[in-house]
Order: sequence, then C-alpha cells, then structure tokens
Amino acid sequence: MLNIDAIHLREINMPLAHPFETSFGLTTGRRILLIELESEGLTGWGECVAGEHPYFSDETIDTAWLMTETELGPRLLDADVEGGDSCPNIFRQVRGHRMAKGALENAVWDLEAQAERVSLAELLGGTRSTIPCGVSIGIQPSLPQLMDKIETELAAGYQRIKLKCKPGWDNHIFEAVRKRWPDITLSCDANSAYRMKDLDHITTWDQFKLLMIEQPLWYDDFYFHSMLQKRLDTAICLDESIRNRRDALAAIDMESCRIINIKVGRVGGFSEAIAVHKAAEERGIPVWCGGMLETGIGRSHNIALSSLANFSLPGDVSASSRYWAQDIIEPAVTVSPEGEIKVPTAVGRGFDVQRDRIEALTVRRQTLYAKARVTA
Ligand code: OSB
Ligand code: MG
Repeated sequence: MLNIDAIHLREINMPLAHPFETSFGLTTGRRILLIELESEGLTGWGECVAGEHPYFSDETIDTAWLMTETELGPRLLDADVEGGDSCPNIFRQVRGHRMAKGALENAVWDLEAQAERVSLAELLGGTRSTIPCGVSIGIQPSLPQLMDKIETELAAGYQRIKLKCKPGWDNHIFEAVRKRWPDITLSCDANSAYRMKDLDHITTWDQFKLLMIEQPLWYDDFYFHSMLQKRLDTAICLDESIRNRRDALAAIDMESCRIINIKVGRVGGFSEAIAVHKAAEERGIPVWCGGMLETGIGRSHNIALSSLANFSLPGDVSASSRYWAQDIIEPAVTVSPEGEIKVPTAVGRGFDVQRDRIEALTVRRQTLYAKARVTA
C-alpha cells in the first residue's frame, strides 16, 4: 500500500532550445504541469503532456490543472492505492482527461518503483536494455534548413527520421530527402492535416518508401483511415486516434493502420499504455513510443515504457539537448552513436530530478493534502 500524503502541482515555463512547428502551429516554449507525490519520505514525479492550446488533443495544461485539483487529486488522496495499476479504477468516474490522469498515474508508478526497490522499466514489465531512437523534425522555414537538420540528426546516430508534413510541405521535401538519402528509414507525420479530397495525392507517397505515414486524416477517425490504408502500400500509423486499448483493437480490426504510436499521456497512463502494447503485440502490430516535447521527467518515463518487447520500431524519444538548454533531470538523456538510449537499471526512473532548477522555472503551485489517516 502506498500512503500518499500530499500532491504538489506546479506549472513550469521552459523555453525550447529550438522552435518546433507542426501542421497545427509553432511552439517556442512550453508550459508544463508537473506532479509531485509525497509518500512516507519518497517522492514520485509525473509530467502532464497536455499543451498550452487544445490543438493536439482537447486537453490543455489549464484543463489538466483544474481536473487534477478538483476531481482527480482528491480521488487519489482518498483511495487505497496499491500501485500504479490501481489508478484507472480510482479515476474511472471521470470521463476523458487522460493526460491529467496519466500524469498522476505515472507519478504513482514512479513512486511504486522506489518503494519496491526496482527500476521503473522492470516494474512496467520491460525487457530491453537499450531502446532504438528516432527523431521528429518539425516543419522548417526552408528546404535547405530541413536538409541541414536531417544531416545533423543522422550524424548523431538517430535510426529513423520523421518529417512533419502538411499540404505544401510534403512531396517536394520527401523527394529532396530521398534523392540525397535513398536508404535511410524515413517516415512522416501530418497531425491530421489532410482530407478525403487528398487521397490521390497521399497515394503518390508510396514512391518515397516511407516506413509509415502518421495520422494523415482526422484526429478522431478510424473509418476513413481504413479506406486510405486499402489504397496505400505504405503503412499508416495512428497517433491521435488511439485513446485506449479498445481503440487499438478497432483500428487493427478495421485495418486503419499497421503500426501504432503509443503516447503514455494520450492513453491516460502506464496501465493503458501497457494494455495497448499487449493488444498490438498479440495481433502482430509493432508499436513505438511517441513524444510530446517532454522534459526529462516525461522522457525518463518514455524510456521505461519503451523497454517493453513490442516497442520494436525506433521511437520519438531522443536526447534532452534537442529540446532543452538545460533539462530538469541529471544526468540529461543522451543517445549513443548507434542511436540508442540505455534503459536505466537503478531503482526508480533512474534520473535525478533537479528540484532547484524546477523551483527557478515554477510560475504557479498548489498542494493538496490527504485527510489525517486513522491508524489502528
Ligand atoms: O504528433 O508526434 C506528434 C510533438 C507535439 C505534439 C505532437 C507530436 C509531436 C512530435 C514531437 O512529433 C515528438 C518529440 O517529442 O520528439
Ligand atoms: Mg504524431
């Protein structure tokens, strides 16, 4: 049993080392909700991946803060918490708000790993000692700048390059990249920027031999993706559409995708991420771990999750320095020249949270306390 004494919410503001542009806009800095759980002298950390705006998903840092403060936090403090896998049931009455739930649940797993004296990867059922890494490259101001970025990332060893794309930033960049690097593992991510009128256009991408095309159509769709997948040789990968295990089963059965991107925040925490992973594994669908421009806390959790067996494709889990001048963990996440991250074997997440740095970045805070417990 994990007796949770207090939940500390804080918002930190962190400027990105490089702006990141997707089909829904430009991000130059992040407002991030961090969760700190206090339990009998141990501290569990969680990171909420909701953005500042409801563009990737309907959640934002502000909705997550409100739900944590008014609904989820009080439920967690009142519950008997055996471990991270108790959380879905504790939060069951609250619909949606998966990123808010995920931040709390992952903090519980983070705590549980420490209490059990095992690594977080081991607690989650991970078996890999290293994870293969790719990068997600945002839309650039120009093609030469994109080519420079790709060159830098390949030189750093990354095993897969994913290009953010949108109408007007697609065929000509794929063509230029393929001309210069005919054999690299290449994929693209449209973040739902295309519609049915674009189907003929998207089918022309088969010539670029992409590993996958990520979420080309609506963020909440399976049916139209299945129509598109029938016309493509290239695998579709779903990101936004997959909210839970049932979505994964529906998408796999309908042949809406052949690959799944698992983001632990998007599915509401490690329990559901493990369930999606297992459902995909049983059906022969490979998965990989997506990223949401996380700080080191979320990044360390993504590394632990990526150690599960069916995370067989390179994920979007990359070095801290690609995002932050200074990360909030020590050591920072680094990638080997072979494009791999070592999965920590130390107790817990395997990276130390730098409280002084977090303190300096904090712009808002609140603490929820447990009611006094009656001990027999
Ligand atoms: O769709 O994978 C996405 C970043 C923000 C929102 C959505 C996405 C992304 C990325 C970045 O692709 C992945 C990363 O953190 O490196
Ligand atoms: Mg994506």
